[in-house]
Amino acid sequence: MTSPLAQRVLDGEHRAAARLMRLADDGAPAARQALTELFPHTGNAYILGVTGNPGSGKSTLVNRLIKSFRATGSTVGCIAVDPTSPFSGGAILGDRVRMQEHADDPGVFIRSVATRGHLGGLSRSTPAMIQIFDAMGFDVIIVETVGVGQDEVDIVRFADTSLVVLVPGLGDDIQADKAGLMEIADIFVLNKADRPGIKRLEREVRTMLSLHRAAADGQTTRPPICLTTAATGDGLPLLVEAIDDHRQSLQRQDRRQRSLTQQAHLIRAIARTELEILFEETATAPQFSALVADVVDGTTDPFTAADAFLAALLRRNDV
Ligand SMILES: Nc1nc2c(ncn2[C@@H]2O[C@H](COP(=O)(O)OP(=O)(O)O)[C@@H](O)[C@H]2O)c(=O)[nH]1
Ligand SMILES: [Mg+2]
Repeated sequence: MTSPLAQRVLDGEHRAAARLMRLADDGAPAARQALTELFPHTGNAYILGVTGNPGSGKSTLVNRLIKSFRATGSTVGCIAVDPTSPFSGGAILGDRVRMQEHADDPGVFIRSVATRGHLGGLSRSTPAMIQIFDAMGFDVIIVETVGVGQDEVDIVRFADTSLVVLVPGLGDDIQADKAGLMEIADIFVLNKADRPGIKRLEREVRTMLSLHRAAADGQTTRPPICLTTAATGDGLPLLVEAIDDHRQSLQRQDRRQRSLTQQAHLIRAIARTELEILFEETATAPQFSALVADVVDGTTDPFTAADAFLAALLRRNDV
């Protein structure tokens, strides 16, 4: 038996999908039920991750990629995970403007989500959104993230193809080196190629790739490097070709083995996010303050208190 909400999502209703995404973000039990029902209908979409610093031009790039996928008849679901609050940030506002462009196209569904306050990294609903888009039958799902937290890196690893976006002029310690982004890139996108410093950035990436990938066992292929100016569309055809090539190469791999690796990353991302949420809930419960007072008063010590904290967290109780 499929619940009415899950059924409406399967029927491709955008409003039902938006509702389920909101429920998932709140951790509502109804969302969990619906997602369980949707899972058997997933696994068909091609998932493209786009990671890079805020302001590197990811959304501009994604907008161009959406157009290119649409031109070949593919439908596209897009999730932009943004670190800024919807109230303070111009980034989401910018995304809204971009979304307007596709507002009349039922073959495009864009969701912009702010990451949850201090939890940082991935929004709780991102894995749910991917599953919902997949079950709705979207051919392509694009996930835009800044890739800062481990949970975000896990999500990027869950993608079929991962683009890492770099821009010139941010100093010589390569931006991708943080959080191991170097290892996750299937394709490097050097965006803002109209800016000074692009040649230097390209040299740095090439040098680093030869060091990194030479060190990594069995890593025989180097990811392609694509220079783009997302603002004008320069370099986009070559990027689209590189994405296509990577997508083709996936079809030659062992499907089950790839699924095992991908699902492991997805489960880790979901569990890590839930753990962070539980941690924060436990640490802000009134009983936690009492525990702290016990340590200060010498009734207990910090190690015993931390044990009690963890026990409460794993019971999903207050301290
Ligand atoms: N000069 C230049 N600016 C760009 C390029 N691509 C994007 N931008 C600008 O960079 C800013 C941030 O772009 P956005 O797509 O929102 O970046 P995001 O935060 O990574 O999603 C915007 O003002 C864009 O117009 C580019 O190729 N060259
Ligand atoms: Mg953006």
